[in-house]
Amino acid sequence: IPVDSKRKVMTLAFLSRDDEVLLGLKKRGLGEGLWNGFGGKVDPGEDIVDAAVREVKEECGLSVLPEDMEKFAIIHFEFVDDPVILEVHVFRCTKFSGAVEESEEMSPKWFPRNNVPHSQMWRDDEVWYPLYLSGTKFRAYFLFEGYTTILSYIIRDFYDH
Ligand code: 6OG
Repeated sequence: IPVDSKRKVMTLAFLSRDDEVLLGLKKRGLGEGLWNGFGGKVDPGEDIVDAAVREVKEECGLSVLPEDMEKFAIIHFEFVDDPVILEVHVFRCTKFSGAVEESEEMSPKWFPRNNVPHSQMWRDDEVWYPLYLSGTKFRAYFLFEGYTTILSYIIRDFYDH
């Protein structure tokens, strides 16, 4: 990680019920056209879990309590020739209330947990999604060239440093 890097802290939340997971088709911005969990930038001074809760509400209409957000991963993304490092805090959640609603940013849809549309998701998801399914906590780093090529990655136990 370059010394002059700028860290951007973001959230990403996967809501599930029974054998399904809720994904959103991103309608604009970073990851447009891809299915993903719900999340975005943490505001200055904002608690990361609170940001995760806020983004879920904004992007798919569902209400989640902060204590029901379980962090299962921290993933760092670096892009070649870009000093910005994305630090994405990834959450799982099985308790929520309200109704799923489309937002300006996301078109939400339930998928079978074992059959998500990897060809229309970020490339890294294919690597770590099995860990999400198995309930494993982890930390990971991905180096991207552009938005579709992973040059290298490291995945380690959540509690290792
Ligand atoms: P906004 O820019 O809309 O938030 N995100 C990624 N998610 C995955 N699975 N892989 C990546 O590989 C990602 N890069 C960013 C973080 C963007 C949302 O997209 C996630 C945020 O939830 C590079 O505020």
